[in-house]
Amino acid sequence: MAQVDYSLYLVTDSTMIPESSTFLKQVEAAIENGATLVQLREKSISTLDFVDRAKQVHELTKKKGIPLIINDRIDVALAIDAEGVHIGQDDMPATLARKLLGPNKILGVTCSTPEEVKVVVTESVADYVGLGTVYQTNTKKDVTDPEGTGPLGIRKMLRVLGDYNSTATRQIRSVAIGGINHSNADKVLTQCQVGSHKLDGVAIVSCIMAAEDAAKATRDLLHVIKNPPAWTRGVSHGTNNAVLRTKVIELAEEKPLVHHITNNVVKNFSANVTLAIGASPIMSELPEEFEEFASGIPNIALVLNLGTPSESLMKIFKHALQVYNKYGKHVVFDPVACGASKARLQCTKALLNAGQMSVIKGNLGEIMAIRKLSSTYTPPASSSNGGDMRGVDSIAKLTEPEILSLAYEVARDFQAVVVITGEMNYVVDAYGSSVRVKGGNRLMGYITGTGCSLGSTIAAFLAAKADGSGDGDFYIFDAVVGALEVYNSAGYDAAQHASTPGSFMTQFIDNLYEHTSTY
Ligand code: 3NM
Ligand code: MG
Repeated sequence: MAQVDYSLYLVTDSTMIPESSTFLKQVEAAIENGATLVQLREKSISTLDFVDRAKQVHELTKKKGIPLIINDRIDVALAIDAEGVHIGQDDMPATLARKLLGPNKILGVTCSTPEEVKVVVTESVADYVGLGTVYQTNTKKDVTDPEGTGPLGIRKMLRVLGDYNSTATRQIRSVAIGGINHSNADKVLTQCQVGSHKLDGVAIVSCIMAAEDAAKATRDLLHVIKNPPAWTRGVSHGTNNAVLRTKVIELAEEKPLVHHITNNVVKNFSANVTLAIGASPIMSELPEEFEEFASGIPNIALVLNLGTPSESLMKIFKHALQVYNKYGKHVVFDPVACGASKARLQCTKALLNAGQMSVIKGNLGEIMAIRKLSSTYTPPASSSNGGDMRGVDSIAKLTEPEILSLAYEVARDFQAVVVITGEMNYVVDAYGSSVRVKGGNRLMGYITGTGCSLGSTIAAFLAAKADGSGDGDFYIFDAVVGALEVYNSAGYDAAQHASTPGSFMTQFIDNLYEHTSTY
């Protein structure tokens, strides 16, 4: 069989067809509009009807030259000479299925855990694996993980597959399945990459089968799959990124306000950074005016920075958090040095319990400390022994997959977008979406406030659309990535002109100004 195109894999379901259409019309619309492969999946149908339907669908796929895969029923596949079979973990063992099918038919196997993938690669008789469940789905009730594994779970399975494929002569391909639609297909494809090993496609049921306009649904999906947004291609110091440009325009148009309740060391620097990027800082610790700000100013966000905590400041933090939550305005939490002492961790816990953060931004040690709040987290063996913090600096070390899992768990537990800063920055949301943004330059570590003022920049990007038109997790994620891009590219560029901290600092502020005004 020629190289199979798995990129848009339609899996049928005859129980969700809209009133206005029929099963065959839906399938035909998908085939005619870009589905690259079809699986006929019927769970309650007589053998007679199954064979009949299989023949009809096969006519459509043959016309378009794409393979037809039959779910479970090897007899039906052989009877109509379909191109392949897809089996689940409870079906005929793959090795037996291969025997029955012969060497040339396509054989696919569903896997929900890395262990199941290990079996598939050991047996080495399958052509592809269907990895799921990515996101929560209503289509299949008996899935292993009803919540969905998110891209992180898929990555774990892909790692096993990648290890195998890197030495195997016969490659096993992969698609992800479960809850995939227009809004997440690109994320799934770009985030489920382990090294150079990627998914070959996405498998879709309801997003096409239940669509009022299945043709359009298929075309739209294909468009998303073929045109991943700029940020998902791995964010660097690119200054010509479309998403970023939109963010910067929003910033310039909205002139947002960033309310800081921050530490005494960085107030001046954070205010200057906020001004440089085109936003306005307010440094208020007067609770009586919080309500007026949060309710009266549309484009405002709050930065809560734990850098110099005190009992009185804790009361102010909590009050501000609750007021900003009440008006649905974004809050960026910077848990400075929260792992450095029990008392600080206690303050962090109290604040996380007191309200909802949109973004939690910290270095690795800080985010590891927060992770310990919500579970009996034991740091992976690769991290440093003992504490993760020296003063405000992180001394923890983790591998990239460990960092991503950690960030995801914190994002999930606190329903916030989590940013882990460092030489590489990671942005991860509660659904497992993640983006890496390269750090600016090591000289940023010589200037106090560069971490804290990233919080100001994130808040400014969030506040640019804080009037409600930019709600939703995806918006937050996007805004955070935009902020990190601008901030780090300014740092990177500054280091091209300055090699010592003092001149770097002025150059950095200049670049922030230029990066946000020259688009
Ligand atoms: N297998 P939708 S999830 C057929 O996790 C199937 O193995 C799954 O449907 C798995 O695209 C699933 O409508 C249904 O979410 C996916
Ligand atoms: Mg099955």
